[in-house]
Amino acid sequence: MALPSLNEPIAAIATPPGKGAVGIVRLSGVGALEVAAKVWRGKDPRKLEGGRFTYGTIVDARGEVLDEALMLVFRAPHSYTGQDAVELQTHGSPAVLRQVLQALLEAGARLAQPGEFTLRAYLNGRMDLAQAEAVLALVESESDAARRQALRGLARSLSQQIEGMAERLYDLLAHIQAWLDYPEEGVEPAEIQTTVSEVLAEVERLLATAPAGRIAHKGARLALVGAPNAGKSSLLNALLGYERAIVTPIPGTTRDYLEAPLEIAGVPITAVDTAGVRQTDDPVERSGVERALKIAQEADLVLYLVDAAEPPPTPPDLPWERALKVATKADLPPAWEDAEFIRVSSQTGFGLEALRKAIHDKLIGQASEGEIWISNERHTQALYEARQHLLEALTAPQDLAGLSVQAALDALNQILGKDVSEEVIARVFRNFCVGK
Ligand SMILES: Nc1nc2c(ncn2[C@@H]2O[C@H](COP(=O)(O)OP(=O)(O)OP(=O)(O)O)[C@@H](O)[C@H]2O)c(=O)[nH]1
Ligand SMILES: [Mg+2]
Repeated sequence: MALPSLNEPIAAIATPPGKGAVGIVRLSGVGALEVAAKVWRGKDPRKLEGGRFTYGTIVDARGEVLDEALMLVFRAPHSYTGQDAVELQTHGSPAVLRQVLQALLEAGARLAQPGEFTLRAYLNGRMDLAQAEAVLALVESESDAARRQALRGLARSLSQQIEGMAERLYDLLAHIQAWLDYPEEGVEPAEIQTTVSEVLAEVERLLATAPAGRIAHKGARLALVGAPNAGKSSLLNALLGYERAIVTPIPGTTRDYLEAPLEIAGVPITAVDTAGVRQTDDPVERSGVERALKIAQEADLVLYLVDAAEPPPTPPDLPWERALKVATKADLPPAWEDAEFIRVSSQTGFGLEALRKAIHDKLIGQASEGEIWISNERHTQALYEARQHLLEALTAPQDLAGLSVQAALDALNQILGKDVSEEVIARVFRNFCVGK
């Protein structure tokens, strides 16, 4: 798969489709300022210094005025792409933006492909591949946790950690090579073991954050499951803070499942209220129960609710390693007690904070807010690969350990985008929107 040419001027609408107060059209490449000058009535952009802006009028090839606009000029290499670049801020009308883009294309620019501005930034060395992916993650971030993590990636926190590990492996390789050349100089076998084990521990630490990273980025599904009348719908409403689900004293109120979005400690969650699980001959209720159990199996986390004021039912088959046990109706006199259960009352709000915290901890695990979370599938794969080769290096005969160390190093460098194939690069940028 060939990457597009790097220099010709490209243009795209950078703001989302639809009406807005302001719309932005971007232009970048060698000759971008010449293209901009052709559609501009006002101060000549070629005479503007980088980082300056000017007001003027955008015209098409026939001289028709398209809009009044603000033009921002960036000069290579001090721009996002590293090239001469222009941003036109127009009124945010789809008709205006379309015409302005058309005028730029007629003036010599080519329509940008998805992510092509960021691709140029990467190819021009303005950012590494992990940073480019962080740009995408930031644009896509829908929760605070995802935003924070993406910003860390953009600030090269992950890149620096990977570089640190890579550097240690480079040093080790140099020592192994010296030993192969001059066996009497000798690498201490202990040095291989120590360095590889330490880097391995760091790789495993990063991999352990992958579930948290995935959930921060994509969100989690939380299933509320339990017997009829356990208080599932009431708890859903209490967590949401509004009456989303119907609550009645009649067992079997919820027949189908229902979903509602909520956020717990910055993590986006889809809560799913389900039908009460019991043996039943009613075909409608029975499909509801089947659905409930299926939803529980597919959820990232299950809340298993049991009414604390009644004798407990036989628990259904649930993925217990992904479940929290919740005793409901804590405001009533208890019929049983069990320290494994988190006690809550949807009526008084008792225990809800503790429940939220338990949900957060269970989903995010031991990954702490302050560290880097791996949320990108490509990074996860590369780390698994590095881990595999480091494990090999630990057990390989000393003269072969270098090969495994080299392979681990290559896997880590993939994350930064060093020596990656065009195929990989194309795949990364395919997910971007046009104009980014
Ligand atoms: N005292 C008290 N009653 C509660 C509490 N939570 C729920 N209830 C009552 O328990 C009954 C059942 O509540 P629901 O939330 O409908 O229970 P459910 O698990 O959704 O029941 P199904 O939809 O039938 O499976 C209702 O009468 C609620 O008012 C609570 O915290 N305290
Ligand atoms: Mg219900």
